Amino acid sequence: MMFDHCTLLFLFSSAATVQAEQSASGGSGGSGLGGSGSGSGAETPIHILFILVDDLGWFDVGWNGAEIKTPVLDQLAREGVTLTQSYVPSVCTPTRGAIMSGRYPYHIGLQRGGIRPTRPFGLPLNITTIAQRLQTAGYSTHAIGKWHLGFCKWDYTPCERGFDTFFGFYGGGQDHYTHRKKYHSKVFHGARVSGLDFRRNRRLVTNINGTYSMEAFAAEAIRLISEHDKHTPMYMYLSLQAVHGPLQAPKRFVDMYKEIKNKNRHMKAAMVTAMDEAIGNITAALEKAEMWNDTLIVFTTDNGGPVNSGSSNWPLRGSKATLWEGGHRGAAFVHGKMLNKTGYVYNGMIHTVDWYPTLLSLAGVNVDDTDLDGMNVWDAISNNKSSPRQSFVYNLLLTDETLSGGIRFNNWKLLVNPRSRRSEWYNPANASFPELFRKPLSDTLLFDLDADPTEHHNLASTKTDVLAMMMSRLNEAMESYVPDLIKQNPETAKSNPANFGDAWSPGWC
Ligand SMILES: *[C@@H]1O[C@H](CO)[C@@H](O)[C@H](O)[C@H]1NC(C)=O
Ligand SMILES: *[C@@H]1O[C@H](CO)[C@@H](O)[C@H](O)[C@H]1NC(C)=O
Ligand SMILES: *[C@@H]1O[C@H](CO)[C@@H](O)[C@H](O)[C@H]1NC(C)=O
Ligand SMILES: *[C@@H]1O[C@H](CO)[C@@H](O)[C@H](O)[C@H]1NC(C)=O
Ligand SMILES: *[C@@H]1O[C@H](CO)[C@@H](O)[C@H](O)[C@H]1NC(C)=O
Ligand SMILES: *[C@@H]1O[C@H](CO)[C@@H](O)[C@H](O)[C@H]1NC(C)=O
Ligand SMILES: CC(=O)N[C@H]1CO[C@H](CO)[C@@H](O)[C@@H]1O
Repeated sequence: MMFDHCTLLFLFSSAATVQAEQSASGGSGGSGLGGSGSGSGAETPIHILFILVDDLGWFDVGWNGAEIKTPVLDQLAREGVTLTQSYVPSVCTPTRGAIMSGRYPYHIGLQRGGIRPTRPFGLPLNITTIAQRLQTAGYSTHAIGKWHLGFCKWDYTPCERGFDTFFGFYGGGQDHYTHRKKYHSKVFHGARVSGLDFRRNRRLVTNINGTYSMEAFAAEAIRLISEHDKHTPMYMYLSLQAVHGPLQAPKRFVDMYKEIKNKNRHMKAAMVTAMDEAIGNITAALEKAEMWNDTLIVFTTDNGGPVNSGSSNWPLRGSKATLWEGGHRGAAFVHGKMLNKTGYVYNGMIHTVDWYPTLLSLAGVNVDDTDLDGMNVWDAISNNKSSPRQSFVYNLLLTDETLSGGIRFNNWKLLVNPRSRRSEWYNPANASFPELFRKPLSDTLLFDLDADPTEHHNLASTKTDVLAMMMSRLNEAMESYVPDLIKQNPETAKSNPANFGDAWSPGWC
């Protein structure tokens, strides 16, 4: 099994120099190997399976009423705690940054969106990730699937950020069967360059063409679980490629939905049901390995569903990459016998950044960072108590002096300068999704989400006292704004896979 481990592989790797430096500078070296030096003591460990699904909409799952079949997930949600106000950033990289750091994207420079494969940056290197902290505490830590937190140098990649093993891809999206990423950019003089993006630890995997990534990732999760010593705590970060575009799924799932006429919706449904089955396979492996009773599952989408590619967030407004509820209110649940109360719906407000302190406290790891945005919500979700969280930041983004963003305080939501694209309500029952037209919006919007969760009634001109209070909270939040890293890191042609033997690879920043 030696070759399967990040911290050992460098001995055999051609990039030995870089990785030897990494290892010498401390950080991740070796701590995952010894096993049970856990700060949480020698009693039964708590395993954590964090399932992050890509681009899964609010109305893409059975338990929210969708026409898409998710029997495995429905049952887990029903037996666990269904979260109805679990807020997530509205696109891929910011969410992953929030999970890894416990900080809002606008506090770590990730507020502008996804990291393109030509941008020379990643999750800032002074962030101690949740994986590093769990690894130090004696957890076996595994990252499977999509990374999307930077890869221009090895320091940004999963093996250097707290994971004992990695099996997956560095970028944001690619073909689910060939595992090749095509990217079109002006830095390539308008050409569409293409390269393989798939690795086991740091090594390229070249013999996986034709295997559907959902099946490959499930098989890897099952293998790791079956080989795991159940007395050592395990953290598995299962960051699925499903159900992100391109819309592809094995035929048997596509055949299940012949009645869905909209082509994108049809394929999305097939992908979601394939993902559901794969998760059933993984939970069966946990039972077989006798880890089930001690595993906490966190299941969450990374952002709202993209309505332009078959997702729906009905009845919520908007889409992925918008400030509306449809972009941020995520399909999510937790499941596990360590929850004190189960089989209920939790309506309290939580945010992605909360998993960091919550899971670390469950693992017995003390976090004393003073600049964390996350709050420990364990007692709240485990006992159906009111949430310690009363407010959060949807996002804050400055472009040429213009602020676009949103904040929440109790039932109030303030938006300034939201983008108008995909600002409607999209119901899959319509034969086709409506035109994604741009309707002019006002630049200041105020909603009472208790009375109006679907954001139909802008109260900015009537509730002027509330508007003033929210504006002052917005200004306060802006005081800690960190400049965004996309703006500071222009695209470069150096990442061209042609320079790296046909693969998207570290080594260009
Ligand atoms: C990381 O570095 C940035 C920029 O120097 C700094 O503002 C921030 O406070 C640092 N964060 C941590 C967690 O050390
Ligand atoms: C991957 O497999 C497909 C289908 O068999 C084939 O057309 C394609 O050339 C293969 N790609 C690579 C890079 O091997
Ligand atoms: C689930 O497991 C079954 C039985 O091993 C297998 O046939 C199927 O392909 C798996 N499904 C997925 C989506 O991985
Ligand atoms: C898991 O819990 C159930 C019910 O509490 C118990 O019957 C079963 O023996 C436990 N399994 C293991 C492997 O401890
Ligand atoms: C579990 O629930 C019981 C009954 O509601 C309560 O008395 C107890 O404090 C809870 N324990 C924990 C650890 O939250
Ligand atoms: C959870 O708490 C809410 C709000 O206090 C309450 O309405 C609901 O009945 C509780 N549910 C359970 C199962 O305790
Ligand atoms: C544009 C359009 O036709 N929207 C309709 C989609 O279906 C829902 C639910 O039946 C209607 O409320 C919308 O008006």
